[in-house]
Amino acid sequence: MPNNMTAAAINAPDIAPANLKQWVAEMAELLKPDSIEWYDGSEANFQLLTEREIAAGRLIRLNPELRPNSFLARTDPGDVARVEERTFIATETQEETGPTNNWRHPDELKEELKPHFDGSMRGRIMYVIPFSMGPVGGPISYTGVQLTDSAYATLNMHIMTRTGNEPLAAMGEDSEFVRGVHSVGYPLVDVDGNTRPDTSWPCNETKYITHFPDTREIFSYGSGYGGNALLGKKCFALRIASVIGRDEGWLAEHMLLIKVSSPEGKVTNIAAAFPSACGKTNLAMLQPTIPGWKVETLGDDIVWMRPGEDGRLWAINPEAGFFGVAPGTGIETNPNAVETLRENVIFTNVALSDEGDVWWEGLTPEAPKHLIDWRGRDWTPESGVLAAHPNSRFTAPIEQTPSLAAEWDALGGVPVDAIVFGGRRTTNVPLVAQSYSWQHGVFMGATIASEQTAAAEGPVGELRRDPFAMLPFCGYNMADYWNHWLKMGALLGDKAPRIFQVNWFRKNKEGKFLWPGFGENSRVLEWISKRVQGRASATPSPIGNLPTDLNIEGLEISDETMKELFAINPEAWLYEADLTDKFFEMFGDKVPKQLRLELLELRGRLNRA
Ligand code: OXD
Ligand code: MN
Repeated sequence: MPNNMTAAAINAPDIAPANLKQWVAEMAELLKPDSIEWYDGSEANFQLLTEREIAAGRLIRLNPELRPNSFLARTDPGDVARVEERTFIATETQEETGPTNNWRHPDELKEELKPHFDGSMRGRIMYVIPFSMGPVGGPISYTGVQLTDSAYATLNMHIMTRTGNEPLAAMGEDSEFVRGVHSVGYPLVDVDGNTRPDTSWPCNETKYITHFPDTREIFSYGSGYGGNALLGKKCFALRIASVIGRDEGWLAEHMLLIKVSSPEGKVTNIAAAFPSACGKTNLAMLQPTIPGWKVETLGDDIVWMRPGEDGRLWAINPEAGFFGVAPGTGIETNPNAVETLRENVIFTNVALSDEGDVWWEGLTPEAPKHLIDWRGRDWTPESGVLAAHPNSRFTAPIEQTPSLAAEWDALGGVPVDAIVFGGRRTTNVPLVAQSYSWQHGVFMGATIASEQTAAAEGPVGELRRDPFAMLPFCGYNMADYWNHWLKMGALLGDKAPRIFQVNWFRKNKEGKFLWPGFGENSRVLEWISKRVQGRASATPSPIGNLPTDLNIEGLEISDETMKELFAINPEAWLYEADLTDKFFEMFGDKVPKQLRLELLELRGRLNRA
């Protein structure tokens, strides 16, 4: 490809706006791909790419009788997860990104990236993927365009977002879009024209996942994997979108979204934030154990929320698919997910069965006698290693979910009635509590933590703070983000959703879970729904309102266990309050005074208890 590439060579469809064509041409000059293909989002385009990848040995077609139109990819063993230490936010000042992000100055970072991206697509096809986060043209939706030299990333984007001609046609001249550039960093031709063969999972040891919120740009280099490569997800829908939300008055959150219906048909829409690995997908597809109650899926990972004309908070799931963790997803734990995976799925780093189907730990109680493991080696139950990588994934269309809510694709989304914060806490945090106010709820969200082990130092174990489950995903200073949440509460007033905290993971002294979890979590959803509707009762405690009428009918659980589930130990909580103080110190005087006040009031309530 000549350096002075002409506009014609970019192969743009007629409907592409001029500013997009110009950007594609500029980037092509830097990246120097062999050719450019615009992804049109059609099934035919999807098939073309899968066939190409199969021929190149980068995808395996699964047995079409067992798993129609589904594929397996195996990554390089060094490219299996998001790389937080290589994730950067570039702003004029370090204060803007805050102490929880890696900061770079935009000019310096662009200079640093240039030699890596210069010619990084030599010998490859550059795919141009127009996509919409949220329904095309919806009031909460936003358009992006990803350039990538990875067909795998393109195929995954097809499932995870609305791609191709539909969002492209909706763009209009000079319309705003988030610009994402992604290269695996493995050119097939060097600067002198020497060629080298491709690998089955091209990537680079050097990785950069970089964000430029001021110019709404993403540059991702060196990884083909998940959140590093599917730029619509964590990079755009959380890191960049959180900044757009700050500037425009809305919220981009690491939350699932469900519609809960009572036997009488009363609906409560709930958005819930949990740190990674807390069973979000299970909760998003929950099958209630209590008669007459229904939980329907709207989203499992990301929610965008914007005040509507009626003054309420309206939410969409900006994605169109699930990029879920496979291990632990089984008939027992999440039958809806297993059903969702019946066809049209891309699996990554799971094991391959002798029948040409997939397997992972937890899919069935017993492992098959022989498999090919995620690294392509023979495997038997005696091998002593995991057959599937612990972070192996499925990419599946949301529309295949049996529990899907009809409103999932509604242009303007659904009104949110309740917001839930959760963490993995073996101690201290009760099964469920309601905040006293929006401000108290923001304090709950700001102080979410998980414990590594119950045996760690101190009475409450080692706490890993993950405020709003956004620690790796907030695109600006976390303390400013808390302030933004407080402002949103003031704007919404009494129309604001009610805020709750939950914890499925509390253990007794013997280290056994106190609460059965999974489908039984519907009992907590029932209480939350009824609370929102003014139909459930609670009693105040130092940390929030606790239920007095949780429905445990038909559940074998002792009074003592119920007591333990809701026990508040003032001493342990006061220790935790000290840790919160230390945590807040990180953000200095940026911590909103309302949150310091909440901490003071919490201590007061604990001291009086
Ligand atoms: C995810 C995560 O992959 O939160 O969704 O890590
Ligand atoms: Mn997530």
